[in-house]
Amino acid sequence: MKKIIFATSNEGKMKEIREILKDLNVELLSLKDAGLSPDIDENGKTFEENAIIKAKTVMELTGEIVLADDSGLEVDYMDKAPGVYSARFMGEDTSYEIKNQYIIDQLKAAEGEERSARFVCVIACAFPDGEIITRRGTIEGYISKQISGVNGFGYDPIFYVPEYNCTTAEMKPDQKNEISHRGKALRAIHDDIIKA
Ligand code: ITT
Repeated sequence: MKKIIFATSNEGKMKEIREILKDLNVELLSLKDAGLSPDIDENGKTFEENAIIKAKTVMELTGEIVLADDSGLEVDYMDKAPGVYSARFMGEDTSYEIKNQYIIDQLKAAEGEERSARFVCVIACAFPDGEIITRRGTIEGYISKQISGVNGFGYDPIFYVPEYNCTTAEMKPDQKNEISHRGKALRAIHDDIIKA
């Protein structure tokens, strides 16, 4: 069976990735599964640059096909912050309860369209011959006025999707994967992985 490494240490992402790519007939290994803990400096200015840095570093270490996900939340009222700094926003070890409440507080005076936000996900695939491709997926929504829901991870409890009248943390995992930034980007790269 073909082996593919997914260069992530984020268990929340990995759970979604396994579900979205479950029909791929490949052995999908996280960094932990592969026994790797590379020190990767995500110093890119865009999601694309960071996804490529992660995929390329691990492909060069292992010689395997490597996928990587760089993603984040863009809050329009905060000039698209935290963006590429989503994981590091307010410190890597700060709880999401604190980060999410901080964002809600920042938007105290914002109403309606002023609360618009999006999740962005870029998936990079680095092939052993040096080829690299990227695919981007987004989902539009609004920052909720309170934290709600326990599913998902990260900023899900404050990301409200009007079409479903709930946050992505209140959705069942399948429902989130169907409409999410990560679901869209992974489905877009799916056929390139099969062809490889
Ligand atoms: P890896 O680099 O090891 O993959 P990471 O968590 O550091 O893990 P990123 O640098 O791509 O990954 O940061 C992504 C952050 O964006 C993530 O930690 C969450 O805070 C946020 N995020 C991304 N997708 C999300 C989602 O589907 N739901 C909630 N928050 C999300």
